Amino acid sequence: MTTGFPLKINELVLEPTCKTYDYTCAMSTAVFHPSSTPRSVIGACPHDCPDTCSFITEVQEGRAARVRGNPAHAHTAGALCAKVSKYTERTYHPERLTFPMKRVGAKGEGKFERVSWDEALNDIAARFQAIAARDPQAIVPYSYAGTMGLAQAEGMAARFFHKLGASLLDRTICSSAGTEGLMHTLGGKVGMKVEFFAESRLIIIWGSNSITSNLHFWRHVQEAKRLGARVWCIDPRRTETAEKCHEHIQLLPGTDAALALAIMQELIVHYWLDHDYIAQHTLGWDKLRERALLWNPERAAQVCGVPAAQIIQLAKEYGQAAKRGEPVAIRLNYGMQRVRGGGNAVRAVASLPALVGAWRHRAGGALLSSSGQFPVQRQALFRPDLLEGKTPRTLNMITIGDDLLRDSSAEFGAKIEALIVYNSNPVAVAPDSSKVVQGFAREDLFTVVLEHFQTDTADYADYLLPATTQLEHWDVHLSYGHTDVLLNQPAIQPVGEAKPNTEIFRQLARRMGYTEPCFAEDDETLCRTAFEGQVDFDALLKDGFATLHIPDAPFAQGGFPTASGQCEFDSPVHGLPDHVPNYELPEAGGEYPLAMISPPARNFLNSTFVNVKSLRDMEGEPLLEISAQDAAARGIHDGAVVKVFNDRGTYHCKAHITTRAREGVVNGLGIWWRKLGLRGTNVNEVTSQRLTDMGRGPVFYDCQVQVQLAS
Ligand SMILES: Nc1nc2c(c(=O)[nH]1)N[C@H]1C(S)=C(S)[C@@H](COP(=O)(O)OP(=O)(O)OC[C@H]3O[C@@H](n4cnc5c(=O)[nH]c(N)nc54)[C@H](O)[C@@H]3O)O[C@H]1N2
Ligand SMILES: Nc1nc2c(c(=O)[nH]1)N[C@H]1C(S)=C(S)[C@@H](COP(=O)(O)OP(=O)(O)OC[C@H]3O[C@@H](n4cnc5c(=O)[nH]c(N)nc54)[C@H](O)[C@@H]3O)O[C@H]1N2
Ligand SMILES: [Mo]
Repeated sequence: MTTGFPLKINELVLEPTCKTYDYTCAMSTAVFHPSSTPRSVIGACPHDCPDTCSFITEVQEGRAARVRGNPAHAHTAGALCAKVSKYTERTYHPERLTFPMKRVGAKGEGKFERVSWDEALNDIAARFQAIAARDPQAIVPYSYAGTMGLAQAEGMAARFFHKLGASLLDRTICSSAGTEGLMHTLGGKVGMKVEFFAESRLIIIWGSNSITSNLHFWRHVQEAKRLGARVWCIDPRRTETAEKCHEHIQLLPGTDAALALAIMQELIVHYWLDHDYIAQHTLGWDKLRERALLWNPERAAQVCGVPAAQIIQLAKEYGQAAKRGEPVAIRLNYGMQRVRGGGNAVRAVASLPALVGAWRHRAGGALLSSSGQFPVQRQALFRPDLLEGKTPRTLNMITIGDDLLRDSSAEFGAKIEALIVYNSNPVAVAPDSSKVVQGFAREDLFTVVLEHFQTDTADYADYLLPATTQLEHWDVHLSYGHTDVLLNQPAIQPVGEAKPNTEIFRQLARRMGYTEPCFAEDDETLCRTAFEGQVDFDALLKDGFATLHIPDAPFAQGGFPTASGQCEFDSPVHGLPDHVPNYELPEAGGEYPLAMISPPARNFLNSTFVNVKSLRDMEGEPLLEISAQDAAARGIHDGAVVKVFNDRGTYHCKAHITTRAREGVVNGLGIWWRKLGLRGTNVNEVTSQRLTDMGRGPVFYDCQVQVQLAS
């Protein structure tokens, strides 16, 4: 294979890392020839973040000395976030799991003894075979985006579970309401190219704390600001991002559709619409117009808890800029769809650009996720054909708490007997944790966890298997914030006895007697398969990334990937977008008067990095942000230990009195490991397992609580 190395990038010389491996057999992972010459290896950040950075690992004496942003990758621009700059600290963490272990204590106690890989895998395979002989659907995979890599996420795992006929998992915990909403408005996870936000004249950051969760996008906002753009933020929390925007609409959680509909009404009554664009490229305008005319700014202001004048001003700036022919852009993020009406809210917001013809410009339109544009070869990679006619049930990952506690029934099917968790920490991140904990504590449940660390979930494992990190394995990545494919090449040998997820599933497959050649494919082959025939793998090997060829202004002439080819205001499946009130709303004299949202913390990535001390020190302690008014009414002083509770549970943390919280809303910053928090709980103790209007998504931010000083 030709790699084009060595490659010079600024002062760096990148060497042909692939030549340092020796592929002895298909079942083994890359074997290193230890070398004392320093090397630079191009990789990709594996984390669940829209930025998907290209990084370079500097390796000395076989050890990763440091990780830094790849300057040749435009989206990364040579810069990494604080978390991933600490990637070597995470990789060589003294608490890294380095050998397989078997439980010796009670479930949840976290006591294990070392076993060999053979002992662990033989026993796991035997247990799976015994369960599968009764009903393979009693075995459930549980995974999410601990790594976003296509190989280490579901590349080999999906093949294994398809062949087994295990229950399927609906991976809904993050984005499914918005995905469904977007699908039935624009036709898919498509939209503006992120780099063109720099040329926009008006940017609305809607339900996103970009500085925390999408740092490389924020660069483009700064550039646009320098060039004179106006920037608005729509968020119940006064985030670090909101502070740096010109205007902040600090609305109540779950009221975004009302706001969007009132903006539409203003666009209508002031003649700021692009009638040509509407006539040619949209579906259902007459009906949407009627709906929007029900939402004057005063009505929306009441629902959203914000001044009507702010709504009027935003509509005016958006409508007038578009009317002048200037590009106007909306950066939505998933924060706004974790409420009952999340799907409708995304549909309403995603309808706005078509109304003013914003899509005509490359710097106009909207972006929620770009991931629908990647030509992933799903059949070849995930091999659904291995189901061979089996039609297993699908379980929703959000309701794992309830589902683990269910018995066999005609409606539910088989009781869950075995759970295999990888790339996820459900005991910390799934809603309604007291139920999740009860489920994981079931004595008759057989649980296998593949992890880097002994997380809250790992404490409940029967077998705890050490997985490799991104520095130690191959992977290939799409992105949900840009349109480049990235390749990750291993930089170091696996730490201890750790194995890639793929290899663990390969070895299990062999023990289960699966002989299909796809179970012998190595990781580089999986990476090639993911975009076979679509993306030049040699370019990936050489540069670490490859840009998809997508038009700059994809919908300038319509051509939306919906069934009708139009932007569907009125969807055959979901009708018109509407304001769907939260399940949980404050009631006069009610027990739980405060709305709680639990957005990401800057120095953690969901529950990942909570155990990295330098990052945990920056976050301090689990915090509940509360307004001065709500704190005073409860006799709470800054720094007091409080309990946050409702009928589902009680969470202890420290109160922080701050203008980041508006009156009536508290912000419980996520997502601490329970065992590293106060009194062994985290914020998901109080969140619910209810589902969104579309996509069966989670409603983490649709949650009423009470707060009191803890005794
Ligand atoms: N540092 C860091 N980066 C991350 C993550 C992390 O945990 N830490 N998480 C990653 C993940 S998993 C994802 S999915 C992505 C995207 O992650 P998102 O979860 O979308 O993350 P944010 O953009 O930080 O936060 C969403 C914002 O929405 C706001 N919000 C809450 N409720 C509402 C509402 O009803 N309406 C509106 N308009 N806003 C609301 C919150 O206050 C918050 O500021 O980011 C990723 N990046
Ligand atoms: N209250 C509240 N809860 C939330 C959210 C919220 O905003 N509020 N956000 C939700 C969202 S958006 C999301 S995406 C989910 C995230 O939920 P998860 O995807 O479960 O995310 P993490 O908590 O980061 O856990 C990922 C785990 O995978 C492990 N891991 C990483 N790489 C590998 C690997 O290569 N192999 C193996 N075996 N393991 C690996 C990490 O060590 C980590 O423990 O949480 C959700 N939960
Ligand atoms: Mo997420």
